Amino acid sequence: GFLVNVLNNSIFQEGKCSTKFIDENPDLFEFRESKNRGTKLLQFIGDVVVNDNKCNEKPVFESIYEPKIKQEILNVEGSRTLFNRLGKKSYIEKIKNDKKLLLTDTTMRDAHQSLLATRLRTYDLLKIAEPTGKYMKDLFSLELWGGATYDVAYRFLNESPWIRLQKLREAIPDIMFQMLFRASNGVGYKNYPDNVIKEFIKESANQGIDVFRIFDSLNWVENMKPSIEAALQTGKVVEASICYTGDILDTSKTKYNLEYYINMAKELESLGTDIICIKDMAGLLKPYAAYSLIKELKENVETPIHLHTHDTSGNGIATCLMAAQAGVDIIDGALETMAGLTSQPSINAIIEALRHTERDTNIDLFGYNEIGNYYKDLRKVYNKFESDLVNPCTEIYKYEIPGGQYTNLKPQADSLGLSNKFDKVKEKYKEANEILGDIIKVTPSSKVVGDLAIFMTKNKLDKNNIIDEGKKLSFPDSVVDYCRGMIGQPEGGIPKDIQEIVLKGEKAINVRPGILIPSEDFNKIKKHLDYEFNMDSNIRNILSYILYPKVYEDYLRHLQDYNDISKLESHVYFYGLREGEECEVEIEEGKVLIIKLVDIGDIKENGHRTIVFELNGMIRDVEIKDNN
Ligand code: 3PY
Ligand code: ZN
Repeated sequence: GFLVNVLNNSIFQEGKCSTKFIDENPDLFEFRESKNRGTKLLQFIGDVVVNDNKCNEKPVFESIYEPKIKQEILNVEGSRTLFNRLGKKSYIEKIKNDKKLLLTDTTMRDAHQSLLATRLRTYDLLKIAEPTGKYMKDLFSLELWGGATYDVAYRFLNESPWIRLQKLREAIPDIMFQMLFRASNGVGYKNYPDNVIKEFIKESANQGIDVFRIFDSLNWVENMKPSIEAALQTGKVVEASICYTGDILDTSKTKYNLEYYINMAKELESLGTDIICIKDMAGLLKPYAAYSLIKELKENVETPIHLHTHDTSGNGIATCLMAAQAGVDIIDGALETMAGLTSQPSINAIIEALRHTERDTNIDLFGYNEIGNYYKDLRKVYNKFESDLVNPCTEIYKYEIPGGQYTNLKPQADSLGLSNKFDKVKEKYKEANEILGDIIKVTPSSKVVGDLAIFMTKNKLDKNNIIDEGKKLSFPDSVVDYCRGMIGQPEGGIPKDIQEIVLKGEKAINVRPGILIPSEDFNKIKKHLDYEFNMDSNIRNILSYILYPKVYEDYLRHLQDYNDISKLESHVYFYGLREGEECEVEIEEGKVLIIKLVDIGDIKENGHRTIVFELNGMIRDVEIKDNN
């Protein structure tokens, strides 16, 4: 019906589209829909109540802590203000010369990606944005964008990551914003054309990103070059990363040794990166290895070093302290109520451990604790996304599974009917890594290894029979892509035996995939979106469609069906309402809807249920199709 509507619309026929449908600001098109706003929210809640049927599982929580603002400790110049005052060159010089350890807080990105399946909604981030902006000014940066947050925002939260960035930027003007960028894989899982990568970085900088942490999932520097170049052109801070794997202290392992890392650092330095990041995505960097690595890097490169690790083994704080001792410039941590295990080590603990030492950060924890209390309560709302990992595990050293993937692999195995085989899957992960050539494992190369591990478990394959048995089998897409060279070239190359079995005669490439992938035609995509969705799409809409065509179209359809659900509290968004329960929704400043669920009707012959609500005291029925 929508297409007919568009064609019958005389404004459309004149070629002027006045009904704008812009995801970056859903409010802009609400004038068209204003009468329906309440009804659409009722429809959304009704649909969650009927079809997700989760309101009985709604976690019990009283209220969420509201941080106090204590004026006297707020007189600090934020890192962004400092950056703008000094200019990039002096700012980077200052980072190098400062004795005090600088910190990045990852709570708004990696911490919830690793602990809560990336599910924190913009609504909840905005609630804490003002205190964050006031209390965390002494940070080097807030990591709050990129990685999996982009995809998950659209796919599972029905919200725009761009709006998240814009709103956080407005609320937190003084602190540097950092994003994680997967080089030619962007914020996706495959190589994109160079023009997409360039445009994405440019627009992210326009929308408020100050620090670009760029990594390649195989540590293939060739694949990082276009991103590094594009990021340098924005004038923002570029942090090229070295993904850490293996164990430099183990002299029996010769591939990823100290020399390997030092060489890569020199190469990144020669490309002009402002900072070098050691990205220890699986938490494999042991404390004494951190000491040697940082010490050697400091002796071999001029560029400041930023350490990122995960606390999966329980050794995270020790690693950070040894790195601090060896002279690392910046370290990542997460607020203690969002830290530990597969997340980052506690930033509070790092701060306290260094107090009264020469690397003292001088940070007053009062504000950090206030904000931490907020997340502590908030986690209860997100309880269903917590992983069942409750203790530290040193077995990570053996399996080398990244933090985010570790908590994901079990549900992935469960959903494939391998629920009692998780131990087996982990063993297979290790074996799959060897078969694929002992590679760096981080999104998306970690997915290749994970997919092969699951495939091997299901098909009872091991490293001895995979070459024979594999001839008859078609391998998972990600494994085929890897063997075709479409993710890039791993250190030492792709083992020829597995490559042949997987490709079955198809040719592999060994140049950078970006050279072969044709440029994306932005105009063509704009026309498609404008026509299909009656919108005047901008570059952000176009980029989102290119990265995730289906997910993005579903998001736009959801926006058409339910309008803007971003102002619902998260317990209502995830679980709906119980009978008799009430919620308030501030749809615009000063305009509050009070919604109460009165009754869930029985299923009718047409498969629908009548859901009775009270909207600002008036009875309103909505018809919801029961899909169960
Ligand atoms: C991501 O790419 O999302 C990561 O967090 C990698 O560590
Ligand atoms: Zn990480």
